[in-house]
Amino acid sequence: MKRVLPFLFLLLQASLHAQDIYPTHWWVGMKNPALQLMIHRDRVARENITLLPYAGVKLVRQYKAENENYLFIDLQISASARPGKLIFRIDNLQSPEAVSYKTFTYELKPRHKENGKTRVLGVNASDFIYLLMPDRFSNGDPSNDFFEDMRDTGHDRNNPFDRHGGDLKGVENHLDYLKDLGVTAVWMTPVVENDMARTLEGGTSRATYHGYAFTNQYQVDKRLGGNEAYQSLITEAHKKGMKIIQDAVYNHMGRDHFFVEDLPMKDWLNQWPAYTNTSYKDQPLVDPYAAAIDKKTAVDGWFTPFLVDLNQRNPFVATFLVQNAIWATEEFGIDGWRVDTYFYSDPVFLNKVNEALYREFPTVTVFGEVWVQSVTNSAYFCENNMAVPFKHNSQGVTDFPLYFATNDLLNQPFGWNEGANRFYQVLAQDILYKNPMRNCLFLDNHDLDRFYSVIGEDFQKYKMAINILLTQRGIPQLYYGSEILMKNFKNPSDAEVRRDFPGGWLADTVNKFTPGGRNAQENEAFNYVKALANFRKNSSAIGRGKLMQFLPKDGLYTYFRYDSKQTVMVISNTGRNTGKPDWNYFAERAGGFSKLKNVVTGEIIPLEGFDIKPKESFVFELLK
Ligand SMILES: [Ca+2]
Ligand SMILES: [Ca+2]
Repeated sequence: MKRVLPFLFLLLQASLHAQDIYPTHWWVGMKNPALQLMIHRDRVARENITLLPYAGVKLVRQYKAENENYLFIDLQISASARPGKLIFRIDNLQSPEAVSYKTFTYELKPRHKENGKTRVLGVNASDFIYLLMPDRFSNGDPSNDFFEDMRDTGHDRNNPFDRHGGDLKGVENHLDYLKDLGVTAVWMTPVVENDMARTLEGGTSRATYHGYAFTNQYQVDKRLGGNEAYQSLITEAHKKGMKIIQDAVYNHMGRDHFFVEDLPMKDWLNQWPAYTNTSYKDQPLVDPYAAAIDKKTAVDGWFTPFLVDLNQRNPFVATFLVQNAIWATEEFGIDGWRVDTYFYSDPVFLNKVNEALYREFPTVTVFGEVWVQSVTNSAYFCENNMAVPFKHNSQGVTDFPLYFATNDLLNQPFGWNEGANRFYQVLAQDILYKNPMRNCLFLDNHDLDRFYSVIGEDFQKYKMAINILLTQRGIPQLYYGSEILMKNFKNPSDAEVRRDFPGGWLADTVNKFTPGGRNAQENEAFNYVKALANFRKNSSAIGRGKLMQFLPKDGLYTYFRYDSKQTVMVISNTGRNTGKPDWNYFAERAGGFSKLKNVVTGEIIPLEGFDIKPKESFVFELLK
């Protein structure tokens, strides 16, 4: 196992490009007047830097890091400061080759006036999220598939571990497809630069096509189209009434990040005497009886040897990450954050970055990836109703307990504690969440077996699964290709569940983005999702209403979504016998209604006389 040695100083060419200052630019009018600039350049810490007079902006402090290639400058930007360019002067130039940088500028821009109006809108339960991997969705620009000046030039679609050339232009080209499907928000696996050499995992040479190994937080990967393509995609999405969720990775970064090659401080990373992997265990972080070593290993252990673990207790690291989150939100206008590997980060830092985002962007949404088994642990890592020593402040989580329970509902025989009863029991524990409507619901994702395979490619179960996903409480997320019945287990690797979307590449012989490219069953699946997704778009009961579930009986599981204007009933038969709804039992919600409208087919039938066969599942709007 490779261990990163502290202070691997590489000789860098002395130059002060915009990229050598982080954040690359900032804004006036932020709620937080403090800004910390990081300058990264050969021997920069030997220099004294003066800010030339600029109304409303003060240089508070200059901090020399242990590594003299880094200098931190604390600025105070008052509310009265105007947009413009700060000019810094280097007073005691140390390196003659840097003479052309005796002065340098730093731009302060005006804040975007549309925040909270047409951008940074936040994501809520009336949205429908589509999760995709940009490298695997569509290649909109073959000219950016690889670059000779990047560490990994692999680009072979026949190799499941290579980059395949998909990009942000490819996503932008298919916004109308997504809108037609009823999608209102797109979450992409990270778009930030991953200029990583190939890694060796499980004996296989792999590219970090998934994006979770950042090498420059201020640059969108140019193989995806760079910052310009990202801004273009977001602007177009917003014009079409769709939102963008960005995937944040605070816990770790790629081994080839310049922070690793040229470590700013000894404790920039969580360093161990010998390589120490995280245990991947969340329990010690919640457990009142946990050993300190188990807590430390969970949080400070590394996710993999090539994903170095950031020490977010170092205030300079924390500030770098917090400012980057704010920068990306203000710069691109993203609507929400999904935070990767949530519990592996320092909890105090997590609250700090979320609080900073909420402060600057009151409408932004944050939910953490919390891959845990129990509702208790899931609720622990977001706003909750529990009296616990540490209170997390993320608005919601990716709801793994309900994901597991959905699998059980779909795949286990009906039993006292199994199948639909297990789903009911897990949902009943929502009492622990402050607002379970902010949890992200899913049937699968890029790290899980595709659900169509998990349900044995059973199309009746597919409809039941989609019904639950699109009508239960929370923000539903569909994984790309599920609407065209893409399948596979993670065997032999997760690349199997990350196959290219058929039709996303010019060379593809079939195009499943179009009805003519899909077979009959794929069209039925697409149209099913589309019908329900478009219904829920305008359904106040599902988007903002309440939930009432009834005890599962004889395999029948029934719940209602309702508000003063609308009542929606979802009934699924998970048992072996044809059943009849007990309307007396459902009187609390169904009383006063006489008809059922199938929201997918539009068919209207009387309440009485309706029965439901095994594996059938329906979403009805109740009519008087
Ligand atoms: Ca491309
Ligand atoms: Ca960590």
